[in-house]
Amino acid sequence: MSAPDENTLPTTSRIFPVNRYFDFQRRSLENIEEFWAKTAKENITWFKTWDKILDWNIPFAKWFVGGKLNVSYNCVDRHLDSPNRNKVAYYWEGEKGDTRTLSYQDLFSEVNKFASVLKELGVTQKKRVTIYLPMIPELPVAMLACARLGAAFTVVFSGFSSQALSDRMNDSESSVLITADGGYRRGKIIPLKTISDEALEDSPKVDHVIVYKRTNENVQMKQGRDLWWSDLVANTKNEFVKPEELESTHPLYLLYSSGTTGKPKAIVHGTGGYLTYVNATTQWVFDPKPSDVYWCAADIGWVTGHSYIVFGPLSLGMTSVLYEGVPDYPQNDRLWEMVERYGVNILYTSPTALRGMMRYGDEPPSRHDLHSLRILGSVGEPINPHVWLWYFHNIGGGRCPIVDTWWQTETGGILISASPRLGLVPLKPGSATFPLPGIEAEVLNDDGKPAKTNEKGYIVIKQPWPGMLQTLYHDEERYRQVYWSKFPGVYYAGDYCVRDDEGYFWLLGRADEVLKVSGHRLGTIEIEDALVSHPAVAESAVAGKADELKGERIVAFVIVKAGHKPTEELSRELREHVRKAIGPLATPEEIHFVKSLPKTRSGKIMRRVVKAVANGMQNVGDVTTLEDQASVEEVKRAVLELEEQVKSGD
Ligand code: 6R9
Repeated sequence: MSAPDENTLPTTSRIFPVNRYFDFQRRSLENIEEFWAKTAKENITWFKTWDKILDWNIPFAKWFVGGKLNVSYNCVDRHLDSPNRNKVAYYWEGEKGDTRTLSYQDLFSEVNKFASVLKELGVTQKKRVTIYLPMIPELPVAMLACARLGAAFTVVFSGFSSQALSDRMNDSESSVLITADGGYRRGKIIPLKTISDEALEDSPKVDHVIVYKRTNENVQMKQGRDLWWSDLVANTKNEFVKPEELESTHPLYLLYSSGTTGKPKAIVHGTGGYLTYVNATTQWVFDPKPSDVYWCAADIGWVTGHSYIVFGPLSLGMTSVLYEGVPDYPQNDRLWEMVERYGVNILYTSPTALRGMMRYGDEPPSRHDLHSLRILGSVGEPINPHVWLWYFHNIGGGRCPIVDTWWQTETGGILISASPRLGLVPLKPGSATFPLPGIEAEVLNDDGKPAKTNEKGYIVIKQPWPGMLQTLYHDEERYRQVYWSKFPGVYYAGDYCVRDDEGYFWLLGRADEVLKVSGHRLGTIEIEDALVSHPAVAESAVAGKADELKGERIVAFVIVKAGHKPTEELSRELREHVRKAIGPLATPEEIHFVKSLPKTRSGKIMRRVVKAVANGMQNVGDVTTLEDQASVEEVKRAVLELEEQVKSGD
């Protein structure tokens, strides 16, 4: 993708002032340690100051070593001595329209009671807790209660299957699972407890299951293992639990994310560095004013929810909207109706959600007064320029800057984005603009040299930053190999990027085998593994196909084992099988039965060939130049062969 023609840009984006931004950015990089130390001191409450700002033993960064703090204290307790005590932390709304309002004082009380419950069940700094809850206030409460005790938690998105849940509980060695009887999504109930029961059959190390009553479903409660949240809270002895004074490098959470190998890996985030980073970036990017209502319409099960629904906004004493359901249910203007009703000033959502809204045309948002909006954000995928323009004009009324925020689960917080707080650069639809302060980003080509203007390359980060992952849980080797081996000494993000003649960064999607389906990250190999675990499947290759709504949809090529027939019935069965193994979002939309898959001489699947065929072969020219492991002729032949097989299969 190249920069859109200047003439297509909204002229209004040019009226925002260009100012101190570059100066501030440049100065921050001259001495990142001093810069981050100042940021950490000004914004975070420390029980004890650090002895060392940064211990950088490439690729392991330890931030604020020797410093002591508690995330729950910073997000809750410290607001009680300020005018924020009675300020709303969350306006919560259920999909059915039920509402709850939690002030910081309420949050304090809930977090303490629940921390006390966990403590009574033996949760300590040495334990791990899995959280599988819908988008209800108990989800941030549970996260903060764990953080209070120093128990690393892992939140599993409620759209994941029992197998995915079990894998995560086992890999993280969790001793406690926190779940609910069910949750609402698009008018249906997701039976979270039933899914948990299935998962627990393969997760024998979980001693306690705490169940929150949300839907009043009839659920099985296993004696001695399963406990009702409400009973525990009603019977707990303590109303206050002293926040643990934790080492800055103490792990705060693990978050599983798909990568280039089969099983999702647990990304580990620490305490002091992570909190400093999400706190600072929330200010720079969203420029919150004390009376603002902010709404990040993401799921907390995604890193965006961790950083920008829970830890960033709460550490700043902000007021957020927390919504349980989907944005177009029960009416297609639900999102806009809520923006109007709550007077939302800052809205942060994803291109896939916006494309979903655009389907309904311009009329639904036009029914609502959206004048409260001041800043609009986007995250999760590259935002297509036409979606950007729709967001800018139809939602922002041409007044609100759009912050297109590029980052990853690994980076903990936003790395590249415009910054209304520090000085807004002129915006270009589809470009995330420039790195935030303290972030030294560069685009490298295949030779590891800086890419030229408009030359596509790989985005890398050259200096450590406080939000970066600490490691992959129990797998330092993989951490080194995935992020630090392609270009020695710099962080490799796995995304393509181009810089235009004004130096703007244009993030162009993944350079590896990671898909983004409706903003959710999935590995092709993860889906292939799920397919191959079916008794009828010998081999499979999965690729993403461009999709107007979802960004990418999943296409699978499958070779069946001898004795099995490639039928419609099998196709349905395989879809169901993947759904069970990973979750509904991983279900392949197209399955093509083939007799062979394109392979290089070393036996690797020619992934670009698979992708080109899945996408209708428009760019075979590109494929031949891009495939590293085979000759042009081999690739051309492979494309034709696979195409033929797909056609005859149809
Ligand atoms: C926060 C989040 C990370 C991947 C990342 C990239 C894509 C995210 C983007 C974007 C272009 C943006 N991505 N934001 N691409 N512009 N503004 O999404 O984390 O789920 O780990 O995904 O998402 O490809 O590498 P995660």
